Amino acid sequence: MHKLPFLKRYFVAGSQDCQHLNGNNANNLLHILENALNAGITCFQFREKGKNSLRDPDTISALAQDCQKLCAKAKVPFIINNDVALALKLNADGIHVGQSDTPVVDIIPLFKNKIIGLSCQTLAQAQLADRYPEISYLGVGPIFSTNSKEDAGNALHPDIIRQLKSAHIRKPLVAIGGISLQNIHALKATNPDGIAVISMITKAHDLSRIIPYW
Ligand code: TZP
Repeated sequence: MHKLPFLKRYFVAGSQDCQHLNGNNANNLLHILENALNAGITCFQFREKGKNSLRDPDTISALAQDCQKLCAKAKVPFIINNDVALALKLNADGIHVGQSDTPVVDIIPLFKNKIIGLSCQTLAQAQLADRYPEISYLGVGPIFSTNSKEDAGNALHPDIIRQLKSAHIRKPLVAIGGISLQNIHALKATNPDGIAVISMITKAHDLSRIIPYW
């Protein structure tokens, strides 16, 4: 399976991830995304989910569209988390689903020639995903413990990446969950194809300090 360079610095976020900041969450998301694109992220996933996320579909769609425009300007793929109708409506570059979201087998026929990401927590899940050529990459995590996802489950440790590689999983592996400047070296030692973060970006004081380590 050839590698996908755009997975390298993968930013995931929704308005709920900006609630620690003053002002309007949606505007803050757009501001952070624009800065992150300028700093050098290579992929963005719009994930409007969990506590304090937006509820009104039109408001969500308008925010997603604003994010999509910023990504298009920067020529960075724009991926939508789980919301199939929104991803189709906006003709997003791709969709990302988890194990308990819309089943990936139902996603595949709807997203021909698009990026399809699937979250996996176990070797068995990754082995099953490896059988579907349409799946573009696997999101693996949480690698470390995280406050950004309520139902993230126990931290898997960077060793999960080693385990999947030594089991010859062919899909590109994107590590996610609790990744910070303090632990990113231990993770990079396992050579994942991409590293995805929420709070390392949304809570950053100076993005230019982060990119060289990522
Ligand atoms: N999936 C697994 S952990 C996680 C998601 C979406 C949250 C990652 O957020 P953070 O702030 O980078 O730990």
